[in-house]
Amino acid sequence: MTGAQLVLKVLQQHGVKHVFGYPGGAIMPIYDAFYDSELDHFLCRHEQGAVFSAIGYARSTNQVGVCMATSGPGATNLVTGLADALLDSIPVVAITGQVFSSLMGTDAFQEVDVLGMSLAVTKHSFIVEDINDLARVLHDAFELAQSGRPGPVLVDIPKDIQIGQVDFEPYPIPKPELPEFSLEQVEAARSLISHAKHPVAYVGGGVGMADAVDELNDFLTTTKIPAVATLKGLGAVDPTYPYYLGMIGMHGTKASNLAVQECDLLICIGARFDDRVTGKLDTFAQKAKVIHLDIDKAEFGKLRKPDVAIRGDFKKLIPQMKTVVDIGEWQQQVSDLKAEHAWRYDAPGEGIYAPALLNELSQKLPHDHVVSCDVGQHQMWVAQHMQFTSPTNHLSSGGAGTMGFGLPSAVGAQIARPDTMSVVVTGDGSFMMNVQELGTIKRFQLPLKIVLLDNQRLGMVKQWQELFFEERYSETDLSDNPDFVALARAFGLKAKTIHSRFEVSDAIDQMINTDGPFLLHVVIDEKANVWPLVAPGKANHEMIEG
Ligand SMILES: Cc1ncc(C[n+]2csc(CCOP(=O)(O)OP(=O)(O)O)c2C)c(N)n1
Repeated sequence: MTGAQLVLKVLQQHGVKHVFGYPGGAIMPIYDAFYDSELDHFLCRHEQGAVFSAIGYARSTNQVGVCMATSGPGATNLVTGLADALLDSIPVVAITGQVFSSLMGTDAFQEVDVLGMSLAVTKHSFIVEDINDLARVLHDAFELAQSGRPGPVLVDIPKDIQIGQVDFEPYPIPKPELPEFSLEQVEAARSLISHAKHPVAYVGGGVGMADAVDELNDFLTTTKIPAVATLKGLGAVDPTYPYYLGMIGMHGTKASNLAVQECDLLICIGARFDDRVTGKLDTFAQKAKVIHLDIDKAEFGKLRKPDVAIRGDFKKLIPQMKTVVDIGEWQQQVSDLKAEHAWRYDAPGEGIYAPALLNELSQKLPHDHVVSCDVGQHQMWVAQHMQFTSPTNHLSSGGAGTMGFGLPSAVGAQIARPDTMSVVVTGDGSFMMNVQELGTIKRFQLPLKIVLLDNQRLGMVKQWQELFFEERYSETDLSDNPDFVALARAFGLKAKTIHSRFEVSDAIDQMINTDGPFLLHVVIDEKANVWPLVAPGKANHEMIEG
């Protein structure tokens, strides 16, 4: 068979069913092989759409997402998505076509050093130099993308390798090796937990990626230790757990931030002390000892020195943390904090208050639904005011904060989980960054629901200009936005605009009950800001409110 046919065979061996991509000269042999293949290829309308769809696919299923692009501009268009996947530890395999090996280094048409370019934004990148290595390299790519801390891996395949002849030999797929931890370490952690008076579990994205949501909730309900979550950890803690305080950090809940500042033991489970979480690092949870559990050793002591650090598979490790605690007083304190700082949705006026709309949307959506966000104020409102029952149901660009993430990642999630309702919550700035993916929705008749919160501004940047740049609103005005309803209709979506809070309820019902895709264009006040907020360089207990 040809190298191109072998590529698709290996993908199938790894259980891949869906691939997102965009063809071009240097990858034409692989696209030719798709013509007779059982694999489903989804043509996106931009390579960035393809990589974000692969990310959405991966995040909503915990499986590898696969995308493809041609050499040169096709490959460069993948870079932002690969960086996004690296920062959020998402398993993605990207395959790029490369010019003929004999032309490499000659500035050939559409030649870019993809290996060199991508190394900074992938867990690993390969270029295939010998057709006899092709299968092994692809297997290695899948293994690397999923093993340990997941991440994106790129395989660049010159055209001569794609058209060359090779034998296909089935390859036994190795079982992932998971690190073992010592009982001594477990004992040290358990001793800290049982002696703590004010412990808090600080839950990150690692829990969902280790498929250890049940183990985490069992640990929490057994010990009744209060818990907070990072943006990527949302959905890991059962939202009905009475000692769950919501998101921590810059736009976290006041109760979360205050509880963490007061705690004497921070049990960090699959999180990484990101600056958006800690605020001024040396003021973060100052009184606390730290237990750090992670799959990636490199995180230990990177930003905060742990008292006990254990590398392990969370499915086995978290149950080992169960121990007897005596924290009745602290539970009461935490419950009081939660009650005192509960969200309020009674904003004045007739305009639409985005947090109230999202809260209502969250209650009305079917139990198991996926929400993909874009980046900005609306992203933080989703994190604050919507509830998730699994981390695979909340897709948000955390580490990179990439505008344009929402629409294509929802495309990937909808294809991965066709029976689950997928909702995009986007802003008028972010929506335009990958708006071409409306074409993908149309082509594949994806029943996505899009809630576009339109403040005619780059809201989050405008908020910072208001608060930290003396209201000098430089280049954040979007009042010349297109007619979003007409735009959506041009792609075959049903669409509607609302301006008043009295229209919200019916509009949400209409959107949910409409068969097929729907865009709900929600006009909101450009002055609305996200609160509370930890200002840059400040400590988390110094949160400000509007
Ligand atoms: C690709 C990219 N470019 C720029 C930014 C910086 N940025 C962060 S939020 C934001 C504004 C987002 O505006 P919009 O999508 O309308 O959302 P809003 O904040 O108004 O809810 C910008 C420009 C970014 N995060 N990503």
